[in-house]
Amino acid sequence: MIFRWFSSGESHGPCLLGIVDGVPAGIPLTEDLLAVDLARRQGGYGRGGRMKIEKDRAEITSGVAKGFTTGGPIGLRVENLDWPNWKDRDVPPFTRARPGHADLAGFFKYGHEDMRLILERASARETTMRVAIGGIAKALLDQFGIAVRSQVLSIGAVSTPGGDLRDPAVVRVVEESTVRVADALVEQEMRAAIDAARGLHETLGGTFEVIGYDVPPGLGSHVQWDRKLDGRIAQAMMSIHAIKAVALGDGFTVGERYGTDAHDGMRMVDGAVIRLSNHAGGLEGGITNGEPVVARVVKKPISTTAKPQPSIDLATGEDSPSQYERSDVCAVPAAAVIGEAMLAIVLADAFLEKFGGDGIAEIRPRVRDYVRGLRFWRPGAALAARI
Ligand code: EPS
Repeated sequence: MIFRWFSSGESHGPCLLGIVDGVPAGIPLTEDLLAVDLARRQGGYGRGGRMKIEKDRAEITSGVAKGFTTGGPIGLRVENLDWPNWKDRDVPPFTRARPGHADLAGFFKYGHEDMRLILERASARETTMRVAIGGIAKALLDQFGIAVRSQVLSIGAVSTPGGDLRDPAVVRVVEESTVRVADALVEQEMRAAIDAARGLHETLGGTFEVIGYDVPPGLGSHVQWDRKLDGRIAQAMMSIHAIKAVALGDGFTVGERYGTDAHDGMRMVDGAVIRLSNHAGGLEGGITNGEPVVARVVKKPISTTAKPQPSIDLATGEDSPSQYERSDVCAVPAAAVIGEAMLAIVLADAFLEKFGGDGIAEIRPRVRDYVRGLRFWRPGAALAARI
């Protein structure tokens, strides 16, 4: 792993911290740039009271000078604006586990009778730092015209095939949509589903899609299990809070088809290979094949439900309804933005493995030589313009 990172911080602690190592020198990077995705992550219909308190901004504490990465480790700090509301409070212990949250499993593992010591770190608040770090990965990929985009495909029982995210007009609609969909009618249906869930004191999950465009062929490898890029993407997506399933391309439905309907035929057009479809999601043998890299990801409904779930109380050892304090009803649109960050991080890492150097000036000719040397493959306009 070359693009290495860690986060620390609790949901209701003073701040989240991040350290990113392995970022080449010479990439333009500002706090304002990182703020764009941080704001996108905070959005989405169905968010709860916490997002009215937070206004996430990542302070860059090291590794950037005069607007460019230096090659040194990048330090990041995001303040929790909710912290002053918690720091002097005598918070009672959290003893009634929420089915689906890390509460009980964390109690078994760490032995804390107050499950707040588990839930504070298990909280999806941590994804704020992932999105800030993903912003650095995106800035690197952008140097080579590689873009990562996302959209929501389902919330509860409401689903949509999604729009073509290569089309800037579709991207604009998705970005303006309160649930990250390209279809205004579907947006209304999804909002109604979220309202209905809220009315029932319930929560809702769903599916999102993350796509990497203009990714050159040859990232990842078939030769060893942990070098397969599809496996690395799946792990990264699965590590996002509340994610329960990940598919590359048509992975959720491909098992129902004949082989000839499942794979992506090839044709030679003007000396370059054209694929007739992209069921594989841009990955064959764990290697990018030059098509868009597509991950589809299922998020379970948030486990903090206002409607009590059958549970136990660690303080009494008796059956007791699960504890509720405050939560979102649906965070699938936010999860899509977090998925973008994770895909960008994995692609940046694989990109640096193949082309890496200490600075962008060293990497660019490597990418150019590789792409120009490829037989039967022609880069898209975005990549071609940058090399
Ligand atoms: C979360 C519970 C809620 C969410 C939180 C994730 O926070 P709170 O307990 O403060 O109401 O809002 O998400 C965020 C804080 C965030 O930034 O996305 C949980 O238990 O995972």
